Amino acid sequence: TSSFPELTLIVAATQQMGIGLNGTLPWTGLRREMAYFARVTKRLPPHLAAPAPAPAPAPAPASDPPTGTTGSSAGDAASSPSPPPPGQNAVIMGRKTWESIPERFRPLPGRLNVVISRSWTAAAATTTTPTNNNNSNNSSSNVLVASSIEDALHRLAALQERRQLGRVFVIGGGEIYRAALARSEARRVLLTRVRSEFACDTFFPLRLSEEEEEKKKEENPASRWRRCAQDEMDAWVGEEVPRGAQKEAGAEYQFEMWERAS
Ligand code: FOL
Repeated sequence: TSSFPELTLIVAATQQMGIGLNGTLPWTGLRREMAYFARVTKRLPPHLAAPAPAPAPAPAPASDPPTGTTGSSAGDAASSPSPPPPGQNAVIMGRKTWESIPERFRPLPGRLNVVISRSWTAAAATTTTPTNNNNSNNSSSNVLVASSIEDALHRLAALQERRQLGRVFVIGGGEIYRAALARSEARRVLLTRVRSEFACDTFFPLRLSEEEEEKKKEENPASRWRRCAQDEMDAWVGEEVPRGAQKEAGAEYQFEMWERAS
């Protein structure tokens, strides 16, 4: 069934591909890195993005107030609530990752949160969010529970058919990344490579490094991962991604994008 949406994994990992410790991130204080995560996972793809606002018309002369308009006009748009977006991106996560997100940040705003749980009760015990299990259209909640990646993809495919869904990101943790990588829908990894060492007990199940890929290419030329050039990354992400070593909170990291050869 190739009508499933494609998947982009987004992850920050150490050189050893460490992603977590004791149910949370291995580091604290990488605020610009987290801001990148939020920005990228929220940004709609070009086909769903709202058109750029038209340049403001030249103001009419003060002595010549417009006639025939009521108190409320299109000019009030900035102060009236904006219409609901045509769609949003989805973030797929495992139940443990859901629980790791500070309560004040979950569900992650502006994105459809898809939580994978074989039995939601474990997550429900620790969450204040109603389950909203079978109602993906309920605009009052942006949480959806699925029993597996496959179940999640089925539900998301229905939304995508109705043009209500932008990109689909897999945001962890280890178990969910592994299940996603086993599927052909997983096309891309947005990797933040953390160059400082942190103790970790959870790992990203794929080692992405340019040397490794060269070695593996000799064994199996097909279905390999390649690192994309910066401008390819900018084009896909939709911004000029900061280049080179980023330094923050005593750590060093860089933003990378990898794609599956096919
Ligand atoms: N990918 C990358 N690049 N960095 C990460 O930290 C990361 N974290 C996860 C998955 N992929 C990642 C999973 N863990 C929040 C907290 C933990 C988390 C994911 C997200 C979170 O609170 N996000 C808020 C940001 C709030 C802020 O700006 O501090 C969000 O709105 O996305």
